[in-house]
Amino acid sequence: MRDLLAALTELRERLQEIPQADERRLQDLKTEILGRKAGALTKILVALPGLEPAARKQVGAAANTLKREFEAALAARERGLKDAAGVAAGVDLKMPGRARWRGGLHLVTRVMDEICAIFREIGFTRAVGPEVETEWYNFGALNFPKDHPAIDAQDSFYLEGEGGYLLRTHTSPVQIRTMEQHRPPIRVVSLGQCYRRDPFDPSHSPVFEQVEGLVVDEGVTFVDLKATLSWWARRFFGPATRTRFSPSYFPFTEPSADMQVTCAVCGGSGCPTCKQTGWIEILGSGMVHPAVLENCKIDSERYSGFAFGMGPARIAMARHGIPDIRLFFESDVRFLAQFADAAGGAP
Ligand code: 2NL
Repeated sequence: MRDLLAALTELRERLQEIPQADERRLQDLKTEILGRKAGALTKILVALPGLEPAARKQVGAAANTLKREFEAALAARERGLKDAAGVAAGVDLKMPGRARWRGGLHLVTRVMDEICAIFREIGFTRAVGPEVETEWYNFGALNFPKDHPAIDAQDSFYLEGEGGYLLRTHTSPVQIRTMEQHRPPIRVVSLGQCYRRDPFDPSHSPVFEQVEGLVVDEGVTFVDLKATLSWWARRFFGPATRTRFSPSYFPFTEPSADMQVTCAVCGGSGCPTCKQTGWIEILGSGMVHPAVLENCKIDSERYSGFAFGMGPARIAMARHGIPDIRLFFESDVRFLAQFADAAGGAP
């Protein structure tokens, strides 16, 4: 048994010959050590059954370990020689392949989906509607006065010809259509593209996305508005987020309030994203004006509601500290891929 262990130690030395071996030498080494009839290691393995049980166990373990080491070293050298042969023939087998580009959802699209998914948890459904609207659905039903500046062709995109059709300036018409088609209780988020004659500058785009929400039921109060929107903000921006409301004005809500959240970039201590205030304005909201309910044939004595509207591009900017809304429209993959999730983006 001592002899066998000594033979194994000697054989182990020969592992060092493998990394330098050329193809022929490699074949010889294989035969000399692992050959089925006369291989040095094979011989030891064949002798095992004749040993005492304790010796058989010790020598057997050492011999099998060494056999696996030889097999691994021989295989590695074989691979190395093959790669080298490929390079010599002008084929670099180690060259990385060309990665495939996988498409991904745009950051603004993903933010819209996230916003809606959170509202879905508390019973809101999604609604969409036409982007070309009548003045009634876009302005009249929403209690805009006849001389409101937004109605002016300077501020909205009108289609040529009769009918006064225009590109919707918000998604509110979708909610008017929802109130016409469904009786309360109503809990709905509407979303999609909107159009305004705005300059294309760091904080405006003439084409933009909107997500709006609407709740109509018996006994809905301003408390429901504040609680729902504060809960949503913490779900979206994180549990440490605080919210505050300040008075605002919209023709379609009374009273109206803007909601601010503590800056998601600096946590409220002040940074360029929140202009050193620690707060960022996220949405407008309010109690649905009774005239709007009546325009949809909903009894405003019995029912009340709240509504809100937000711009997902601005929300994405607030969350990620993106300084210019125009970046969303440039299709620069270096910009977009920074926000890609596992399902998309550049390789
Ligand atoms: C903003 C403000 C808001 C609404 C949208 C709404 C819709 C109906 C009735 C009443 Cl049908 N209100 N929507 C209410 C308050 C604010 O959006 O700043 N959006 C970006």
